[in-house]
Amino acid sequence: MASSVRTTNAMDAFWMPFTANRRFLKDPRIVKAAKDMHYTTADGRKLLDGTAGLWCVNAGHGRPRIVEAVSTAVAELDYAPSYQFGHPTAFELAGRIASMFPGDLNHVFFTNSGSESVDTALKIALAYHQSRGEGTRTRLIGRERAYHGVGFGGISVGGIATNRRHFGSLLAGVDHLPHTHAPEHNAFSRGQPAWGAHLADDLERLVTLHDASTIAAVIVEPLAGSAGVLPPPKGYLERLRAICDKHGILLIFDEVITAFGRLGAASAAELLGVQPDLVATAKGLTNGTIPMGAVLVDAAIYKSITEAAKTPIEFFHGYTYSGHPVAVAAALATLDTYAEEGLFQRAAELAPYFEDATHALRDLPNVIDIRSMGMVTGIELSPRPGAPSERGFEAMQMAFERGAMIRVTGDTIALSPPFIISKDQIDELFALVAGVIRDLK
Ligand code: PXG
Repeated sequence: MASSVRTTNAMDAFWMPFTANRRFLKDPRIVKAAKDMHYTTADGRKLLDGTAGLWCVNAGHGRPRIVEAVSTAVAELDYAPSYQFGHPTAFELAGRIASMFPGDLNHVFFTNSGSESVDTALKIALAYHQSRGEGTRTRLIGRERAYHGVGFGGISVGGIATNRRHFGSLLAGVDHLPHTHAPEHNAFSRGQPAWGAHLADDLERLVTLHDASTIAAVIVEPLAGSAGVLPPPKGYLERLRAICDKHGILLIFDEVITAFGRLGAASAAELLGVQPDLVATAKGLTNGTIPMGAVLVDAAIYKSITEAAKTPIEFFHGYTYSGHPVAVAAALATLDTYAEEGLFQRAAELAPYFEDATHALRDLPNVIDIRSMGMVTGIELSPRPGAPSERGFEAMQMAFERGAMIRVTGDTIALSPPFIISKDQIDELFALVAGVIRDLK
């Protein structure tokens, strides 16, 4: 065939991720700018950001310190490899991040996304057991309804059927804990629900089934976001930790959403007082400005892998952009912004107001559950008979038309605004969402 003559601005050239592409092309939702709490749409309307982008813009948009740091960094050192060479700010950032996490999570492996952080954490867990002469520990345990990104590791331990069913046999030797969504016991929960700690005991069943000597790690989101906002039942994570300890299994927290303030603390691990061996992060690390993730690694794991290595390179893993200097600059400026403005504290202080505002929606039509913790809430709507997700999809569209960006997962509206949101803007957001829910068929 002759060379293509299609115009370069045909919108369908961009195959959009996790998007209803055909619907989008008929009725595109386009934003062209953002500042503080608002996006600006292509037709010049202001949209209140109810989702911090995709749970990442925790400090709000266009923050001057971050913009300036990125501009300066790209002019000074546009790129430098982190394989066998280093540049100063990456070391500084690793130390800064490590100091924000509890216990001996003292080492940081840089990635470019949450998916890469998850796969990196899983690989470190496998390499750790091998380095200790326990190479039979290869099994990874995830959880139903979990979202751990889209790498083959992440979808294997993940528990969302639509994200798995098209992609073959996935990783071998994976099993899953039951999810903790239990509206029959925990409906309209504020913070951690009371019922469900015993669901962690299923790990004992899996140990009996597979034997501890085959199990490397358990990975969970402390608060599951993508599956519709599921805060951990009281005592659940503690119990998982205890069972992991008893059997020599590593506990990985996927804190891609929860790290960097979402629950009103630097991490869920710190807030809830449960110490994981590895933590996957991304999103809020750079306030969403430049892609970057980081895996926090316990000192004993780092030591074991590096000391056991029989080759100069101790761990055969990494990304061209691990510790990218521009991303590093964005992250340092983001952490400065969080610290200077006390934004994690602000999130903690705003959370009760946010919680009251979301639970005020409980008597609206079709609302079957509301779950909240820190600066995140899931408002679950009943699905239309025979048409799951349609009500949620329309809610998102209507909110866009009326002036807010909200996120839906299935029929659950998930709200997770930047922490700079004011109380008036919280009122505005929930009034808008309430109006949408009322007017939805
Ligand atoms: N783990 C968790 C817990 C996540 O929430 C990832 C891993 C993957 O991160 P990357 O950077 O590879 O996308 C995520 C991502 C939503 C939504 O609205 C959530 C995510 C991404 C997009 C949408 O539920 N989380």
